[in-house]
Amino acid sequence: MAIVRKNFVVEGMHCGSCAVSIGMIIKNLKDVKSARADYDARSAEVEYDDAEVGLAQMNQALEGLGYRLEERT
Ligand SMILES: [Cu+2]
Repeated sequence: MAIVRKNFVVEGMHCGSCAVSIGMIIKNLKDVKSARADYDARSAEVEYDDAEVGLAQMNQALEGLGYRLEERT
C-alpha cells in the first residue's frame, strides 16, 4: 500500500467538460483516492495506490473517449 500523488500530461481534451469527465472516470477506478484534470494546464493530478492501480488502467478507462494520460519525463 503506497499512496502516491502524481501529475500527468493529458492528451485529447477540447474543453473544460472534458477535464470534468476525465476526473470522474479516473476517480471511479478502484484504489484511486482523488483525480482532477485541468484543461488549461493539459494535466491531471491523481492520488492513488500505486501497488494496485496505474497508468495502464487509467488509460484503459479513457481509451474509448479519446483521452490519454502520459507520464511526465
Ligand atoms: Cu470537452
